[in-house]
Amino acid sequence: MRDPSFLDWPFFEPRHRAFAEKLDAWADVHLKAVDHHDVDAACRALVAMLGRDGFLQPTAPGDSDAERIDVRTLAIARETLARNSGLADFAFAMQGLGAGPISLFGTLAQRAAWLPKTRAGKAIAAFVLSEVASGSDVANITTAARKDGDGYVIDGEKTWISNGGIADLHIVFARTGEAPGARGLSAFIVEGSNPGLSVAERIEVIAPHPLARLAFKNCRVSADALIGEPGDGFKIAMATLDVFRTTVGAAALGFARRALDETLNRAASRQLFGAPLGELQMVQGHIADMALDIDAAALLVYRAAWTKDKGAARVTREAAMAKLFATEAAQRVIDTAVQIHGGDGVRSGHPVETLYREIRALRIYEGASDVQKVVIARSLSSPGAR
Ligand code: COS
Repeated sequence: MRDPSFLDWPFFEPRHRAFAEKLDAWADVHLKAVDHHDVDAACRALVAMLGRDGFLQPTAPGDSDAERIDVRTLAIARETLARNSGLADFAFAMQGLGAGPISLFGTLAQRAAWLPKTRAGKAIAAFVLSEVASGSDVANITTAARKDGDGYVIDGEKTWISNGGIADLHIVFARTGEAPGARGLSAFIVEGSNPGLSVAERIEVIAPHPLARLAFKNCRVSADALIGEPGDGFKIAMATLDVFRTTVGAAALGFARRALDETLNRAASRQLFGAPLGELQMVQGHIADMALDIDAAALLVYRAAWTKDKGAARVTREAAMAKLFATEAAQRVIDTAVQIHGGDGVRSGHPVETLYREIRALRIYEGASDVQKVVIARSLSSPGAR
């Protein structure tokens, strides 16, 4: 870890510092050996390794009612993993997002059935929310779950599903129709082996990770697959995103810190006009802007995480601010890193070229930057929506 001084901020407790050091040392040893050529196999391997060595523990607490998600630990984990490997961060994050609705809202039986498996890395999780016409507009979901005997039958299509095609556990949001719009959705547990679930399309993106469009055809689940009450689905999705949006900001922070590290090395080692690049004042100006963006992002990310961990009922605004600022700031930082690296910055496989591809999606997924602005503005005009 190049500069761990942020861990001395009052947001953290000694256990957070210990976790950060342990994961950082682990990442250094274990992540370089992962072969990324087959992205599904790499993701499975990463989930298995993280689970085997106990690092998925924070993604799925909740065996008892006393255990709660610690957002600071999740954020430190994502920041640390992202600094080392975008795919490792992805593998960790999706175990958390996928298991999140069960951790936060599941019955003791649902938690006992799934959480030990997801945190041991023995079941891969997916959060199945987006549809072609409702990525940002969640209240518009059309995938339907109709009551059938004592269970439900789900029909429809979902897209942009991370871990789609390799997940064992799917949390599927579908319309059950208790009311129009947001009040008529429910959340269900669907197992990967369910014959009513299939992969309609694998989606390739600029920073490869398992992603798919999923089809639900006559997909039957039992009554105990329902999470919470019928009609609770929208609030379950939003409350889960309130936790994980902060961690998206943390991942962006990890990417940005890596970009700054690469830039500092470059500025010290590259000679230009008879002196190290870093002696040019314009380069120093860029480095100062990068450091400022990183610290401001870190303050917002860990403010949001700390606020949630201290028991705030809702952190919608803090999480939206953290995600919005940290992802936009990381994009700026990484773009500057590419510029300072010159031609090497766009050479395939160079760390800053990889970061340039990795960061882009974070400004879109789990609520695009524009959606975060809507959330922030609404929270200011209506205190209940905080
Ligand atoms: N936590 C708990 N409840 C929430 C909530 C939250 N964070 N946000 C909204 N709610 C509640 C509201 O209080 C409201 O409850 P009542 O009906 O009891 O009043 C209900 O949910 C509907 O809320 P709202 O009217 O704000 O819904 P909108 O359809 O206007 O939602 C946005 C608007 C855009 C904010 C929402 O759809 C959103 O966040 N979209 C982005 C989704 C996303 O991240 N997509 C990416 C897919 S995951 S990779």
